Amino acid sequence: MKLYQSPTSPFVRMVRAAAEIKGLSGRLELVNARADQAAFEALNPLNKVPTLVTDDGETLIESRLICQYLDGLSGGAQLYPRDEAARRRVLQQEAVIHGVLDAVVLRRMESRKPDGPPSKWWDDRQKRKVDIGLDLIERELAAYTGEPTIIPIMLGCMCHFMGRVSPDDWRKTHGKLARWYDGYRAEPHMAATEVNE
Ligand SMILES: N[C@@H](CCC(=O)N[C@@H](CS)C(=O)NCC(=O)O)C(=O)O
Repeated sequence: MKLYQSPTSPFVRMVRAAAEIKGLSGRLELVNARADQAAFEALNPLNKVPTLVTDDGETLIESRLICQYLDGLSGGAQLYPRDEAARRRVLQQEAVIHGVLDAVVLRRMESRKPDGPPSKWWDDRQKRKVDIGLDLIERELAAYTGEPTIIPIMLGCMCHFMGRVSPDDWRKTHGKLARWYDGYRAEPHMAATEVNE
């Protein structure tokens, strides 16, 4: 399988960490998506990483879909529960984590845009999503981290990325989450996928 990626993307890391847990990392060939932009856009016109091309030649876009695909590909730990209600809870938590991360990524892109100063209106709007999302996660931290599903993996990737790029010190405002992350960071699938460029 070919995983089109950029090394520091938190969404790519989710896929790589999930592959580690599922014992599939040796089957992932990492391809730098930005090395040949035209070829990558032909594969994924949305131009986003991660993008996976399976051994059957199917192209999968979006980290959540790819993680679900990998989960079904091998046995062992079940990252997405089979039970309907439990699965729905995981997908809901996943949506919150991705909502926070999307807002973190959008703030970063806005702060680096080449054609003018960043919009305060836009930044405030995204920051509010980050703050509200982190409050929600921290309130329900035991539910987010209690089971070895895809959720702790995604949460760990989110925390690490925020530590690298967020203009705010999320550790000061969300100490409970930070303490959980400090322990989780050393898990083998997290340590094996951490990139600090
Ligand atoms: N919801 C997507 C988000 C992927 C995403 O935003 N990837 C970023 C890198 S962190 C990207 O490729 N951005 C390039 C662009 O938007 O042009 C997922 O979970 O895969």
